[in-house]
Amino acid sequence: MKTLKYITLFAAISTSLLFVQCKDDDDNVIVQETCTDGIMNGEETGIDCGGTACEPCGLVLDFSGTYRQEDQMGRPGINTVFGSTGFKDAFNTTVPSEMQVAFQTKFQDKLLALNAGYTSNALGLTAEEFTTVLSNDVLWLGKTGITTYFNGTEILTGRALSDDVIDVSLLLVFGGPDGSENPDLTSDGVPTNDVAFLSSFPYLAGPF
Ligand SMILES: [Ca+2]
Ligand SMILES: [Ca+2]
Repeated sequence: MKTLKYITLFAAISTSLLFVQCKDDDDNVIVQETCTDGIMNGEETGIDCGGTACEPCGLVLDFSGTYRQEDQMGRPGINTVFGSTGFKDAFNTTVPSEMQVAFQTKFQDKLLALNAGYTSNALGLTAEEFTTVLSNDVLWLGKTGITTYFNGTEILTGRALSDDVIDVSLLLVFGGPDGSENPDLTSDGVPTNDVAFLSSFPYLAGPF
């Protein structure tokens, strides 16, 4: 009886080792040679995804080929407002380093079309200076200090979730040097969200 137990135990261990060894070998072969080879093969239903061995399709990023930039929104609403007349697609597909040369004068024309009486804004920027900032459509970020889109003191040092970025943009376009030039146009009438934002992803808050 004892011998039978040992034989059974040995058989179980051997089977287990054999199984583990085969499984490891199979996994290694499958993962290394077909799920990352850049072609659809084996049981895959897409390139390197699907089937029983690879990650499900849709969860794997395909880095093959050449990608094309489709959109640009460093700052909220800028491409919508200033890139709306005939060159929005071009604006959205231009890399930031080339945006100022390509679009600053177009932005300036648009700014003066929106506010013909523009002299300077609450930041003291002339039309050329302001549209130079806007045409470089990236979100600036201060490494130290307060993160805010504009709080009356700090300027474009980032963007906090509770910042009313549209009101800030309207103020800078229509507010004039002291912020009171066109008071009816310096707010969209929608206040900042007064419901607390989540402190973790996705950092959303319910409607105010
Ligand atoms: Ca493959
Ligand atoms: Ca608002």
